Amino acid sequence: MVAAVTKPSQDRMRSIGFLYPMFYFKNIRELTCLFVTACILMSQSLADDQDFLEEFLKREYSLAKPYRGLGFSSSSQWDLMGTAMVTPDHVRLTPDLQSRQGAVWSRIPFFLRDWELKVHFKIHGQGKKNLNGDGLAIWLTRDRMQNGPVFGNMNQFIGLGIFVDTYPNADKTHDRTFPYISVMLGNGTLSYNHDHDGRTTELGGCTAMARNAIYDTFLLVRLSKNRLTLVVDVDGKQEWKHCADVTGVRLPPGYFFGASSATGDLSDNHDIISMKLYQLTVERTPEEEEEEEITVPRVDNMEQFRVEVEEEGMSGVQFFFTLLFSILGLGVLAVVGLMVYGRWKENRRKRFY
Ligand SMILES: *[C@@H]1O[C@H](CO)[C@@H](O)[C@H](O)[C@H]1NC(C)=O
Ligand SMILES: [Ca+2]
Repeated sequence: MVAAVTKPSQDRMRSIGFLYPMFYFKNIRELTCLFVTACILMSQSLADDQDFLEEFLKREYSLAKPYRGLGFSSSSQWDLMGTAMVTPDHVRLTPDLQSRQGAVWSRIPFFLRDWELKVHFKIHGQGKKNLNGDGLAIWLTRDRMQNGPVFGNMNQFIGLGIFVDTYPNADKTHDRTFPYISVMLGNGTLSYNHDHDGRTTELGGCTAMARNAIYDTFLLVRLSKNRLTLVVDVDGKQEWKHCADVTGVRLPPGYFFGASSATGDLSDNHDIISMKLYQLTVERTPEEEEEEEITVPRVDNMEQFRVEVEEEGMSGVQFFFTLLFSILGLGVLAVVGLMVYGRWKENRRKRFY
């Protein structure tokens, strides 16, 4: 899908360095500067075109048609749970009925460092828009086969959760359009809050009109060099659209892939058609190679998310207008004050003469 897109340009850069070693070393600062600028300019497209040399489908972590023996055969690599059931065309996590929970979980712990997971899913039902729910989740977590309130999985989970949230629980006047896809990294103490649609723990996300879509709907999660990117393809254009991009994501090895869903008062069919795991081959510097072992998932620089919290207060535009109206208000006050003072002075003069 993305293999070797930037390889030619890389080779070109290497040959410049080789042919003009003096130029290369003398101007390393300028080059770095240029490179950083270029990176900033290109950061949007870089999310889609990282320098992967190769990618391999890993069947043992993938779920695809035909779902042979899935859920009951001892040779299957996946377990079913709750209302989840297999048909020739999909794994249905929940039917379009109230109060159901279903999940499918990989049996094999996962140890790859650079990977991407392409999920083909379908959410559809009878309910009118925003009278359907609740959505589905894709997991890479320490625990598997748990029941709970987070789209059919436990809360205070440890690991990665991608939520396709189809019902706006928070104040309906909010600016956000649903379905909304978001990313959360659980560390065992963080709690997903349904009443706020997980806003307080969200690392990134986007609106994706993935329900009752006439097209096939996909999401792609990629974790490479601790950078997590999420892209979606839900409007039949066969192209990935940026959804979330989080750097400094650290996830311990040995976790399990899963998908889960839950319905409540509102419902939908939540189907997984496939989950395909690709191993990415990337080049690493020696420093990148020896990375400290971690035991709890975390995000290195949480500062990148503080911005979103600030947005809840006063935005730049709001601040500008507040300031503008304050100044205008003061001006009017001053004019009125001067007029009153003038009158008062005049009256005083009249009284004297
Ligand atoms: C989980 O993350 C939160 C917020 O960053 C932090 O306050 C808490 O201490 C973390 N818990 C663990 C077990 O690391
Ligand atoms: Ca919700």
